[in-house]
Amino acid sequence: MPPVSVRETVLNNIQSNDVMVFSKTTCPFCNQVKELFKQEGIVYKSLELDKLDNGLQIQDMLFEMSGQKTVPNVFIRGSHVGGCDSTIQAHTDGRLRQLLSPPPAEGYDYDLVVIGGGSGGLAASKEAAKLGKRVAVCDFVKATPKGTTWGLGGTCVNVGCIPKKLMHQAALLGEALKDSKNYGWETPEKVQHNWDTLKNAVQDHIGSLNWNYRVQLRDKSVTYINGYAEFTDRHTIKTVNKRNKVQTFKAEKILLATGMRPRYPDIPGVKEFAITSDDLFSLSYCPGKTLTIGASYVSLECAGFLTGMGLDVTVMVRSILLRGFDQQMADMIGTYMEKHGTHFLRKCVPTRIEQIEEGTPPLLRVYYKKTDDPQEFSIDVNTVLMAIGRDACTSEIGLEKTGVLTNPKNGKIPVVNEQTNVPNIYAIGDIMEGGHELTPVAIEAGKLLSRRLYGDSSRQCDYINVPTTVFTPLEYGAIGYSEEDATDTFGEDNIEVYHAYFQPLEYTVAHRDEAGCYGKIICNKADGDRVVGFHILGPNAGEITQGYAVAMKCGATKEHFDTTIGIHPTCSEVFTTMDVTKASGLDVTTTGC
Ligand code: FAD
Ligand code: NA7
Repeated sequence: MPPVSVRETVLNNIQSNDVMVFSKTTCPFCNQVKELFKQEGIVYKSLELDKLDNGLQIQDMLFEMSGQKTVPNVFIRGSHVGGCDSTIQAHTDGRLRQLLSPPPAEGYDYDLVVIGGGSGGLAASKEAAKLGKRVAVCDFVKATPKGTTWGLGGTCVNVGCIPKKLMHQAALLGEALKDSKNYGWETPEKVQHNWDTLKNAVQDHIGSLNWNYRVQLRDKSVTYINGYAEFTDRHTIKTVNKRNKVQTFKAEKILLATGMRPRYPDIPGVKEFAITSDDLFSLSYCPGKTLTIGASYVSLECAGFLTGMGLDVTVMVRSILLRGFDQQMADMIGTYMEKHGTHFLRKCVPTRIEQIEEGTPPLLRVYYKKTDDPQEFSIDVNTVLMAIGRDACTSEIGLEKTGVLTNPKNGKIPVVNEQTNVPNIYAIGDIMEGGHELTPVAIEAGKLLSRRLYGDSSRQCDYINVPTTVFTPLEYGAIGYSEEDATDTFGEDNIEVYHAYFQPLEYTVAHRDEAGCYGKIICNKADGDRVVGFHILGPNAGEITQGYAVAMKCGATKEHFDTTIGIHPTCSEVFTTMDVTKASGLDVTTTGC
């Protein structure tokens, strides 16, 4: 990804100038456009890319953002007009003047309309209302191909973090049941898991959260519109509810927080027979033998908890596990899961899905091939869970009527401080380019944006050192750089990695596997051994990682870790005693206290 400063340069220029021309001094077409503006008395700002050291990078960024690499590249009030021909055409057909006409000063129904009542949208809308603004939030869930829908609250609450963590907990309890015998509990030999009981309990909890969100909006006087929203222009929103009732209203500012939805591959049978995480947590029957397709965290987490419930689960991996995460940790997760019963089909992609038998669950046949071999194989399963990535919900909200730019590669919206290229339109959460697809990040960005827009705060959302946890059976917590990224960024000679295997005390009496748990920190030697990467694979990694995130926010160094006294006996204490570097090649198996 190009440096943020180039993106900022481009967006700042677009946002702060009514007419912006990215130009080159040697380009006759650029001169033609500037001459036209002069003749028309239109004040413009131009940036001469051939005179700038980072001119080429700006041109690349313009290409990424507008799909146009050539100059002149003209923007009016944030809207992308295009090159010389498009600008002259816009002048001829009157669109230039239309774009330049000032927005109405009043007559708005709302100060802020938020599209998307998920993690980010709800946080922003409640905060803006608290600051005395007239706010509406539009939230609408389009049904999955299987017909699944849900209530207010977005992905996290309904089909993400919350049900996933509860199902992860169900699997952990299964493990604990096995341990319990060694701790003296006379647990019956055959303890069965009941999917319906779990699914109903999870859905009941979600239902109560949906209700709470509605109450909170009402209490804070935020208007909730349960309709699908689209722009008709940059200040006007049209919503359509499930009874096809249309509402139109005007807002001074509009915040986009529409999130992402699962992607389907273009193969026969997929939408008829496969499900996604959007369907899994409310599935009306036990999924049975399951194939999860994709190797990132959604796939691995679902495969992990389904295995933990005693189901026969296979993960189909196209290339590597957990792209974007530290690869040593990713491989260790795979090894652990494989050892604990999850099967892996590596270097494979699905080609088609057929139904062999109807039923709840049905019997499905998934055809697949190896990535380096055209021969087709098949596997019979009851459930296929597609988890091959998620698409930003930005293509069907009328953005073309506003001039808001999206990155054509992933549909995400480039922003500077959450403001898009169109000054009255903002974006947060999963659809924001360069952010993190995590609930707390969306919430923080939404809350802080409202405080900046309507309060007296100037605090920006800090996207650096955001902690995260993958809730695989053995949890993986991470903050900051992966070892690969740290090496690329700081240089191999400047980083030192300290690491250790450890055995949770709870595992000893339970006779659990001793080799799986591991921690490492990555230090930047050129910056006083500052800790730039933190990684832990072990029980409760989420709980452990959160605390170290505070330490890293304070700029913790290796010395800070070393001079901190551990809490014994815990897993987390391993980070206070880590003295073996990876480079030394010494044994790092922990041998008790
Ligand atoms: P969302 O929460 O997705 O909300 C967007 C809302 O906008 C949705 O309700 C959508 O229906 C609505 N909408 C879209 N278009 C329109 C429209 N045109 N009109 C009206 N409404 C519209 N994050 C974590 O931090 N921890 C986790 O453990 C975690 N686990 C996850 C597990 C899974 C299986 C998944 C899929 C995600 C998980 N995430 C997790 C990610 C987290 O859910 C997202 O990062 C977060 O929900 C993003 O918030 P958002 O506000 O951007 O969008
Ligand atoms: P990710 O993080 O986008 O990962 C997608 C995974 O699916 C990754 O392992 C891909 O393999 C694999 N993939 C992609 N296309 C295919 C096809 N056609 N066939 C087989 N495998 C494929 O997706 P997730 O769903 O796990 O999570 C996305 C977001 O959801 C996350 O950031 C949160 O917001 C929640 P690759 O490595 O490219 O070979």
